[in-house]
Amino acid sequence: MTRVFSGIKPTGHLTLGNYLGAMRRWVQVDQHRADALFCIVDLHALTVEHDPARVWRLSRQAATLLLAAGLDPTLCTVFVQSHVDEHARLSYLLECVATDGEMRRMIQYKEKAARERERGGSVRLSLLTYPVLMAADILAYGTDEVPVGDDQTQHVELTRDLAVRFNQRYGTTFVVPRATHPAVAARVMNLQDPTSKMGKSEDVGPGIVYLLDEPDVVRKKIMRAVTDSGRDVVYDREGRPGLANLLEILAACTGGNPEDLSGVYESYGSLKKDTADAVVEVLRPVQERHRELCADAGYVEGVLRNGAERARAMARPTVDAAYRAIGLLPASADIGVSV
Ligand code: AQP
Repeated sequence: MTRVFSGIKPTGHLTLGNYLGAMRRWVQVDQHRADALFCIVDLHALTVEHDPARVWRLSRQAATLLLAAGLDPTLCTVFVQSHVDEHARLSYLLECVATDGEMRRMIQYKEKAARERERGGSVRLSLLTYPVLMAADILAYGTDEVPVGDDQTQHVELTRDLAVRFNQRYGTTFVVPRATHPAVAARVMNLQDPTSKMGKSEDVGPGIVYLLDEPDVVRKKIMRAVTDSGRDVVYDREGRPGLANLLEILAACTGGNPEDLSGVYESYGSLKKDTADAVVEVLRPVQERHRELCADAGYVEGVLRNGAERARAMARPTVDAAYRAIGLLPASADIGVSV
């Protein structure tokens, strides 16, 4: 059976981008057709300045939202990264395979490091190395497919490179995974700046639709989305990015195609209104279920506890094999080598 792994960082409140780019496929497709693991990658949230209490709260909220969106713990494994030591264990080995140069080429590193410097802050070493931890997250589980939004393509490519390099140097240990992306809305853009991704760790609230935004807030944000001064509704990602973003969001929410939808509308106003309505309808059941789950804290805790146990059992053999392959002496009494 295909093994699927993907994760979400508790660096902010989850957005429509997270939902359309990743979560919805996890729920509607991946958990049904694959042996799937979905992880709150909390260690990744420590790579930029953070408030410990906030990470704690956001981790819990992310887990609750994943379940509210429809992940079913009887079909898939939902867990928190820091509950499974194998991720950090494997990450160090992969740091011994990765190079400084390839880490510095990562676009997210360059962008986030620049942002930190602009704010006058210092750049954490973990911001540079976290793509290796992400590779460990994926490789520890013998993952075949990584369903992600567009922005994670480079990190999955790095994961593939590290897997291939490790296998060549130390013997075949890892499955070489590949990224998969949704057909539409693989990169939902910020409504106020349609040339940048709708990111949850950005500060620009009005351009970001959060999964827990009230319907009137969602409507306001979408009705105020930046478009352009043209009048005709055409789908042109390069030339008309604001409009294209709305068409893609509408297409993703209604199961349509952005190109076809562009022919249906004569004004920006009616496109925005229908997009707002469609987003509100997509979020409604998630928000309702989220409210129910918030009243049942024990349930979410139980899911995460069982998920971590299952994940640990799945990851350990691969990580142990990697330790042996790279030349580290097993801790057990029967080490099976003669000196
Ligand atoms: N705007 C987006 N459009 C499509 N997919 C997206 N994803 C994120 N934003 C969009 C996908 O959601 C999954 C989880 O994302 P993440 O938690 O790893 O990262 P993030 O949301 O991009 O959050 P960051 O990096 O903390 O901050 P920002 O957002 O400010 O850069 C992934 O599959 C991702 O592709």
